[in-house]
Amino acid sequence: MTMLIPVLGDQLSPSLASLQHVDRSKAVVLLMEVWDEATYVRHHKKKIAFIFSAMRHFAEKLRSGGWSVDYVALDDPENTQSFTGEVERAARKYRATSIRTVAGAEYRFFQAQKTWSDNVGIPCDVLGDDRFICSLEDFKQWAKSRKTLRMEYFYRDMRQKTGLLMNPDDTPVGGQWNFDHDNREKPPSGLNYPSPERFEPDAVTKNVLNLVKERFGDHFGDLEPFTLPVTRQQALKALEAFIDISLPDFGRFQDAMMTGQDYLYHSSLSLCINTGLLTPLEVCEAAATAYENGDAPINSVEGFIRQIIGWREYMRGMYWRDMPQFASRNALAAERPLPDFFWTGKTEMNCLAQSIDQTKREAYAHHIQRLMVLGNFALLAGINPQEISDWFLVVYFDAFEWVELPNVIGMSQFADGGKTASKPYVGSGAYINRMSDYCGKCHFDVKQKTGVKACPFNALYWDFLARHETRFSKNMRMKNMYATWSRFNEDKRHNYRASAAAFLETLMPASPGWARKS
Ligand code: FAD
Ligand code: DLZ
Ligand code: SF4
Repeated sequence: MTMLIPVLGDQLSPSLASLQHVDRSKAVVLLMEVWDEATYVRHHKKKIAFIFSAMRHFAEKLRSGGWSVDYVALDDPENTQSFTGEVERAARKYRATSIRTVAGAEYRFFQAQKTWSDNVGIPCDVLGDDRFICSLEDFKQWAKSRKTLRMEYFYRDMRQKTGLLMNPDDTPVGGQWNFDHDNREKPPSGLNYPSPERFEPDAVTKNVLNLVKERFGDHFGDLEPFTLPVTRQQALKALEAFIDISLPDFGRFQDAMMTGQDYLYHSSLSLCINTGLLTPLEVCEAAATAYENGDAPINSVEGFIRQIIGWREYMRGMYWRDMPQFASRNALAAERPLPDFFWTGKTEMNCLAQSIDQTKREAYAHHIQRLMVLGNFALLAGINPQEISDWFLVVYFDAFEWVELPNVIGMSQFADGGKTASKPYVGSGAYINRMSDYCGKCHFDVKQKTGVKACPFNALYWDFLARHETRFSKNMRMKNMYATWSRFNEDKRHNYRASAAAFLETLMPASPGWARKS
C-alpha cells in the first residue's frame, strides 16, 4: 500500500495539503525536474536555477523530516522528461496503490494532472490548493453574485475574511479601506536605498548553476550573480529584512522608478510566495504586526497587504474563471509583432532600455515598470497580446501562467475587453517623467510632442486613443482624455497620428524562437 505524492516546483510548502495527515512510512514523495516544463517556454536562466535549487533543498528538508523522497534530476538517464511520464514511472517503480496531489496552479498542467488516474490505473486524489486565501469555488460564488467585478470590493471581502487590518467592529483600521492617494511620491535625490536580503549559493545551488549553464545557456537572461533565497529559512530572512527595512517606505515610493535601483522599496518576495517558500497569509501577518507595533505606517502596510490578498488572489480567480479562452483574448485586435528590443534591450527609449536591462540581469522588474513602461508601450504600440504575454512569462522569476496571464492579457493589455481592468492602463511620457528619473538621460525629449526627437510615448498615447475612440470615449474614467483630444484641431491630430505611424515603422520584429522553440 504505497501512496505516491507528486510535488511540483511551485508547491514547496511544508503545509502543502497533500503532505498532511499521511503515514510517512507508506508514502513516497516525488519531485521531478523535467525538460518539457523547463522549455515549454524558454524561461529566464535565473528562474530555472531558482526552481531547481529550491526543489532540491525542499527534497532534503522532507528527507530530514522522515519522508521517503524520489528526486528525479534533469540529467537522470531514466528521466522521461515529462510530468506524466515520471508519475507513471514512479507509480510502477514503487507499486503505488494511490496518488495524492495538490491541483496544479496552471490550466495546462491541471489538464494533464486529471489524466494521471487513467494513465496509471490507480485512484488519484487531486486536492484543492489551500495556500490561497480564497478558494476557486468561493471566487466563483463571489463573481456570480455581481454584475461587474472590481478588485476593490473583492479585496474588502478578503480583509473581512482574514481579519487583516480590521477593527473588532468590522471597520477597516485607519478608517479607510485604501490609502493609495498617499502612495504616489517620487524619492528625493540622495536617498539611501535598501537592497533586498541576498544569499551566497551553497553546494546544491552551485551544482544547479552548472546544470543551467550547460543545458539552458541559450535562454534569455543572466544566470549570475545568483543570490536568490532558495530555502524557506532564507525566504523568512528575506521577509524579515523587508519588513524591518523597506516596508515603512514601501507605500509612498511604490510607483517610483529610479535608475540603478532595481528593487527600491519593493519586497521581491513574489517568487518565494508563488513557489510556496512563504505563504501569502504569513507575509501579510508580518506586515500587519509591523503596523500594530508602530514600525510601519498604515499607507505602506495597507498597500502591501492589498497587493497580496487583493490583487494576487483576484488575478488567480479571474484566470480560472476565464481559462482556456483567456489565453487567446485580443479584444483590441492588436497584431503588431513583438519588437526585437524586448529581447536585446537595444532601444534609444531609456525607460524601456533600463527596464529591459534589469529584467535581463535580475529576472525582476517592479510593478510600475511592468505596467506603465513595458506593458504601456506594448498596449500603445498595438503589440499582439499573446506575443507580449509570452515575453512576460519567459523573463520574470515569478512568472507562472496563473498570475502572469491575467496581469498581462487582462490588466496590462486590456485584451479581455475590460473584465479585469475598468480602463486601459495607458500613459504618455509625462507620466513616466513624473514617476522616474529616466527621461533626463534619454535620447528623446519628453517635452516634445511630435517629430523625430519627441518622446514616442506622447504620439503613441494619442494615436491609441484615436484608434480606439469608439470603444473608450464613453468610458467615464476616460472622459477627460477624450475631452482634451476633441479640443485638438485637425492639424494637431494629424501630426500626432503621423508621428506615431512614423515611429511604429521603425520597430524591428523579434526573430522567432526567443520565447518558444521555433
Ligand atoms: P511587491 O511590490 O513587493 O508586492 C508585494 C506582493 O504583492 C508581490 O510579491 C506579489 O505577490 C503581490 N502582487 C503585487 N501586485 C500583484 C499583481 N498585480 N498580481 C498578483 N500579485 C501581485 N506577478 C507575479 O507574481 N508573476 C507574474 O508573472 C507577474 N506578471 C506581471 C505582469 C504585468 C504586466 C504586471 C503589470 C504585473 C505582473 N505581476 C506579476 C504583478 C507584480 O508586478 C509582481 O507581483 C511584483 O512586481 C513582484 O515584485 P515584488 O515581490 O517586489 O512585489
Ligand atoms: C517553472 C518550472 C520549471 C522551469 N521547471 C519545473 C520542473 O522541472 N519541475 C517542476 O515540478 N516544476 C517546474 N516548474 C514549476 C512549474 O511550472 C509549476 O509547478 C507548474 O506549472 C504547475 O502549475
Ligand atoms: Fe521613456 Fe520618453 Fe522618457 Fe525617453 S523621454 S525615458 S522614451 S518616457
